[in-house]
Amino acid sequence: MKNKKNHSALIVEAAVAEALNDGSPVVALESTIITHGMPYPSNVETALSVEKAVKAQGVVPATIGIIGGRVTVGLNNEEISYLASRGPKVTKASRRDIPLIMSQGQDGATTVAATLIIAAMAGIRVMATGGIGGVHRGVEESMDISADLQELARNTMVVVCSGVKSVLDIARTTEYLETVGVPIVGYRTDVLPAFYARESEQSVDYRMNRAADVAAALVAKLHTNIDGAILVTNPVPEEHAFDSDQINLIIEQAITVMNQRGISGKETTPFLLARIAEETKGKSLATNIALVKNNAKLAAKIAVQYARQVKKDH
Ligand code: PSU
Ligand code: MN
Repeated sequence: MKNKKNHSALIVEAAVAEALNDGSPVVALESTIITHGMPYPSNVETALSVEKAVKAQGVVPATIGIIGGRVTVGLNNEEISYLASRGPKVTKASRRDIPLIMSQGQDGATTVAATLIIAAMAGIRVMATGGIGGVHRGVEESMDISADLQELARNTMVVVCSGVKSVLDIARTTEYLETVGVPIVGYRTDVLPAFYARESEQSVDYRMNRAADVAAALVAKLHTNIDGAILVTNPVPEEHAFDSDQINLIIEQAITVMNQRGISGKETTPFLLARIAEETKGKSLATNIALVKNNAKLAAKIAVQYARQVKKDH
């Protein structure tokens, strides 16, 4: 590939490599949300408009994925469209999968966990997503805890999301994050958002009202070498938000159907997202798209502030 530079195991798109070299702001984006989180063609439209939202802030977007075994930081539009059109046929790639997909020359869509690992390898410090994985309801039986949580503990990045979806066990997810040392920051909110809804019953650990404050927390984390992410939770814009009780009922019904059908493991999240979209006649999909764009915009603002603060330090 002509316009891509090879950094060890990673293919870094020229624009991304240049920005990283210059200390200019970059935001990483995951690709499982494209292949497994949304239907085609909404997924490709969303992925491209999320990149646009990042660029509009003067920031370079780096959508991460694996194409033919090549771990790519900064997929181009063709590569994004290709993954999007193949959808769930692409392997959903978490930490365990990355080397095997590489060695076998396959395609992979990176989860938050895998995106964190690859972004941190490339030297990117800010990423955006819709929702993180977490501790699933019924964990006592299933042991289903997303690898996202472990990677949030390991990789020093700011991750902007819309909180913890109530398809998960929100309380156990926040307990886990506390144990592994990941602070939950509420962006202009004191309560933890719940993805489709702006509020859950939990509070956040810290409230921050400015992108610059989040960037300062990242700088402090890097100065102290205390590894791990800062999880920034950004409530879905009001006009797209669901009422908590309404969406929780739909989620509970979807979980019941999932259990009846014996769906488990990595199929869980994609099944629930698709089912909820059906039951809400597409409204949940519109909400999902709105919140991802909103998160990308905030992540870009944080990346700008971070780049500014690092430059001042030197
Ligand atoms: N939540 C969403 N949409 C998604 C995902 C989560 O609302 O697309 C994806 C993300 O890529 C996340 C992954 O990292 O699901 C978590 O999957 P698991 O629970 O299998 O670790
Ligand atoms: Mn899981």
